[in-house]
Amino acid sequence: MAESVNNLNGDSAERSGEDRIAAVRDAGLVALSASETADALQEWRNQYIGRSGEVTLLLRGVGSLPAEQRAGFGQAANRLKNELEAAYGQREAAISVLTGPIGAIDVSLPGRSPAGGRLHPITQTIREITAAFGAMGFQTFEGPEVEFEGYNFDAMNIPSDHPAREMFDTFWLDRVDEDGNKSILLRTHTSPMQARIMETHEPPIRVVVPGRCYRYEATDASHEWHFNQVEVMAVDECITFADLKGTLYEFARRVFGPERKVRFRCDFFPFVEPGVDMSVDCFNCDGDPACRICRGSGWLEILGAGMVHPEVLRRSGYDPNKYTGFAAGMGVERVAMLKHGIDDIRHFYTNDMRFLSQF
Ligand code: FA5
Repeated sequence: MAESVNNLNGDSAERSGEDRIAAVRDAGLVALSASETADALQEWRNQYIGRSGEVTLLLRGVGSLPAEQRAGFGQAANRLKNELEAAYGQREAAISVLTGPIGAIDVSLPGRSPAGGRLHPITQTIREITAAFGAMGFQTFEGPEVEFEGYNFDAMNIPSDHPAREMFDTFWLDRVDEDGNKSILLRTHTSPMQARIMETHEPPIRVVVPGRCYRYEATDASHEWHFNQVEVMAVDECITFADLKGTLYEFARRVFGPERKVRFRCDFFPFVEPGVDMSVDCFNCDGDPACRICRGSGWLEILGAGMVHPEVLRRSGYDPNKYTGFAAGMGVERVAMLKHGIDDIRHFYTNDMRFLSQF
């Protein structure tokens, strides 16, 4: 084609120059609308507006035309170049809408599977504990983490002058009551739910209450300043200490397996009488004095328990001469540590995916 343009001469040559431009234009536009893939579009670009494309060759031929034809032909060829470049741009955009940015997507590549979420190990443990009690007929309840002093302490037989308040390092909220005392706190245990449930339900009661608790205390391998407990409570006529032991043994068998050893010892809580704590044998050692989990005792305490104190029953509106009950409060993180052999409670809340993705 460059040859034919170079040979243009006079009017008829001008005429044939315009025809040439029109011919390139028509062929180019037809070929462009037939280009449907990124590869075809690239080929079209090379053929028409690329460095050796037809429009470029037309422009290169301008210098060899007679002087009087150069301006007219050059302008017409430039207009054609602009027109075809604009048409190319539109066509590229239209194809991109259908196939994505040209070259950006390789539809033959296998897809990427989305990262799957899972339940936190503590949530899994709570569900396992509540399911074990659920199988024994216990219903699950939940209650407030921000609690009144009256439920957290007084209803639990711990009046404000009682030394047992020292057992709980408490986070108090700034709000003060009319006497100038702080009366709202982050609950230190799930036991206030004993009173809340007895106030609103008639016996017989068999409940488990999982939830977060908060204590203003230093952390170590087995203590966190926030942790989860599951409160267990059964109240009815004729409930005895044998029911307490039988239920907690069965829970331990279901959650830890039959080979795990369980130990009860006397303990004091103002809201039970008598009171005990229950420990499970340490997974980490055999009574090694250097063990940082059990500190050489060979046992890890997982819960406090006892027969519901008659005063707690009375304060909640139950007749202690008619009803008896047992209650327990267990540490969920301690249960998870024993089940999975985790040697530091703080792993649960550092949000390290290398740890969490193992569960
Ligand atoms: C109580 O909180 C009593 N309310 C339990 C109770 C309920 C007794 C009903 C009698 C009747 P204690 O402070 O021991 O008791 O805590 C109970 C369990 O919570 C402990 O055995 C332990 O497993 C867990 N726990 C306590 N403090 C922490 C802590 N800082 N970090 C992790 N777990 C803890």
